[in-house]
Amino acid sequence: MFKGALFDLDGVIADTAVYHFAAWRQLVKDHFDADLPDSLEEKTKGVSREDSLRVILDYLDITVPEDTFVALAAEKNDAYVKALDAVTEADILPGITDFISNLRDQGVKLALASASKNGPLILEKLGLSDAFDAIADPAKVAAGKPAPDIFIAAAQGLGLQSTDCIGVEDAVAGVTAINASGAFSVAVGGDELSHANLRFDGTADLDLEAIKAAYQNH
Ligand code: B16
Ligand code: MG
Repeated sequence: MFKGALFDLDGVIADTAVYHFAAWRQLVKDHFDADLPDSLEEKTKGVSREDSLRVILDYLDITVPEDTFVALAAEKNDAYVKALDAVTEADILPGITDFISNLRDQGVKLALASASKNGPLILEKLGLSDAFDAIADPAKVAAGKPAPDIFIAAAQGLGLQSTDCIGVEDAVAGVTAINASGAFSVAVGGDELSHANLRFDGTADLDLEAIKAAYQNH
């Protein structure tokens, strides 16, 4: 049996991805009078604020000086944090509250392994701060997802080896990061996540008994 569960936040615990992408879209509209295609959303999921902005500027084929880059990232975050005002416990994704309490009932320790620097604020808004034993700080890891660092830091925060943990993710880069950390990857989402050790279509389908069995056979 695994001893720790390392959770991604955005797209796993709450659907804050819509707020992220809406804030990027508004920024691009205001500054470059351009629109972003839906297809770009997946490429900004799970990756840091700065890497998301790089993906977007690459798509637009725009180069900006460093101070503009920093200002754009800050403006996007201001808009995103403002949008988070509306977040409440009602935004916890289906099945997650039960999944978390089942894990805790079985003695599994929980850590947050989100790329978001707003992770603690969002957990507080969701009323979930007390459910987590550790929160890995994305500002303190050398490389963002798809590098394994944040998942390794989250396991360390629990005093565990990554191999004694499962990681739960909704993004391609995130599943790659879990796999590279040595933790057992559990994905929620579509076929693009087929590189996970185990995949469910959505958070409501997360099945602890199935995860335990697959982890044991791994
Ligand atoms: P922030 P996750 C990620 O959260 C988001 O999926 C990604 O879109 C965002 O760019 C990243 O957090 C950074 O967020 O700007 O709030 O620091 O999926 O790793 O929980
Ligand atoms: Mg995510």
